[in-house]
Amino acid sequence: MRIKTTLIHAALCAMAFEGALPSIACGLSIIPAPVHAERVRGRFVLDEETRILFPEHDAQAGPTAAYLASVLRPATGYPLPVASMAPDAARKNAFVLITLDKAEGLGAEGYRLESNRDGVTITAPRAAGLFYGVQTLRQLMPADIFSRSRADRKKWSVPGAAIEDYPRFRWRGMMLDVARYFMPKEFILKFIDELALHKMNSLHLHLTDDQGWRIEIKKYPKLTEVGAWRAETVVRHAGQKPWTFDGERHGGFYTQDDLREIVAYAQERHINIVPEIEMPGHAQAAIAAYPELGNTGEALPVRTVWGVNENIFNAEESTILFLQDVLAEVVSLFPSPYIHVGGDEAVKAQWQQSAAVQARIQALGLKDEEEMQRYFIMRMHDFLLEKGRRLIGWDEILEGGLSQSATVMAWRGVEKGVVSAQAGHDVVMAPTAFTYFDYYQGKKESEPLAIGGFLPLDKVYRFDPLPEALTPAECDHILGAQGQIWTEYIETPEHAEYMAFPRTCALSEVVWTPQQARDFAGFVDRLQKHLDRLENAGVRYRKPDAKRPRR
Ligand code: TNX
Repeated sequence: MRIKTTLIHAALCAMAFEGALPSIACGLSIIPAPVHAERVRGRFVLDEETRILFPEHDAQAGPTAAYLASVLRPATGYPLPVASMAPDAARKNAFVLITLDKAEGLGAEGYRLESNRDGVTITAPRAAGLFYGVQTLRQLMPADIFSRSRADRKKWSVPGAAIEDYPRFRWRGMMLDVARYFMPKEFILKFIDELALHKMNSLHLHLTDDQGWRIEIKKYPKLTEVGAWRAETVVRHAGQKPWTFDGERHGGFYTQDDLREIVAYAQERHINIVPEIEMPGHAQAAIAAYPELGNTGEALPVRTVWGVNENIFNAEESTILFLQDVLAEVVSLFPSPYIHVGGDEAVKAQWQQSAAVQARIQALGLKDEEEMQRYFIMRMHDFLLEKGRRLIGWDEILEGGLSQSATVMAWRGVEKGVVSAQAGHDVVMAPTAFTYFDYYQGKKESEPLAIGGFLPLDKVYRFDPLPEALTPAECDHILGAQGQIWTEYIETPEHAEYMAFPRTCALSEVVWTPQQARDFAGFVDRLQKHLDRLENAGVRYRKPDAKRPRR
């Protein structure tokens, strides 16, 4: 029986190659599944003498070689010295990393990996590709290679394989809301490692909201002195009234040094950190710190309940300049080509009632409050453009028209992304129905309290970021997709990991693996081994249901 299944398996793998179909099975269990992967004869067995080599003069390969050593040492305990090599040097018993100029269809992030009894060679046109080759290599090894301390194993080996791989999309992201609940820097660094393992390349940090301001701004210290702290937090679901409160002060913020450390750590892992400063809505924490930014003159506390809120920034020139000062510091901290300015859920009631805003609308010759928001966002857009950056915002920024060079994050539905791409904007797909990882992932009764909704693993997996309605030219505007972890009901890093995994594993395949090579049953098979990896890496994931639950 065993022989028979192995034979069938081998035949299936062979078939997959003959038809030039991307192979995702062949026992290699890699997530996200590579474009082409073939098992070849033999295995490379590591020992105390194994080295990590890269060509002299290959400035790009050196850091990845050092990274490879750092991820293999804890579990193996081997020294794995890193050294440069002459072109004709012997390459036995070594991991060899090489950047090769010739792209040969691999693109900026692709790589080729070959392993056999002599060792493993990874080649890539750029450092990012080498880095992804290293992630695949780790997954070729036994799952306890992810252990952060010496594993109980005598022999470490890599199966013989020939892999060629590159991503489907350029933007492979997750968003983490650190405004509703502050998450310690150490967790952000751990989360970056977890994303890197899945070949994700973007982490969007939602740094400001009504309930907290989390980024130190030197020019306006009260943003964190006041805005980073709230007196208490509503308990249970905010939809459940009467509200009761926990009576506990909550807060925290990242210093500029913390953020530089996060950015550098992410860069070493080929992850871009996209900072978000919310405007003109979701602004109560900032208004609590500087009441002159608001519309009513009233002294507001940092907000203690969840939900959309009327307190938005006013439209004065001084407020626009204040926010540009904030963005100037943001730009100096984050090298991201994209700076996120929010733009969502800005209720216009206070603008309608404010004589000052109405006078501004008149003076600027604008039609209404929607055009006022457009003007507000365009001022940020132009400011960022001068600094060599691009504005990105939630899909409401599209209302009232917007410069094509603004990128739209489509959250209210795939259709918002379609309309934006048709209007010539670049788009990141982030629709609630497929990418809101704050939604329930199982039966409500057996899950921790969540905001609502239902987004099980298979639904994430079945998401295709390229809607059929788009022409090929319009499809070029779809940069990729992103999962969201809004944290109204997620107070700890442990809970955030529970919501993120394994749904992020599924999303990684949505954004990396060719659409025709994806299949949920195969993914679930591979996930078994992958969860062992996560276990070893200390990721507190949710155990998938045996079958999709019904509600
Ligand atoms: C909507 S998505 C929001 C967030 C909430 C989230 C909860 C978006 C741009 N705005 O403020 O946290 O829903 O799911």
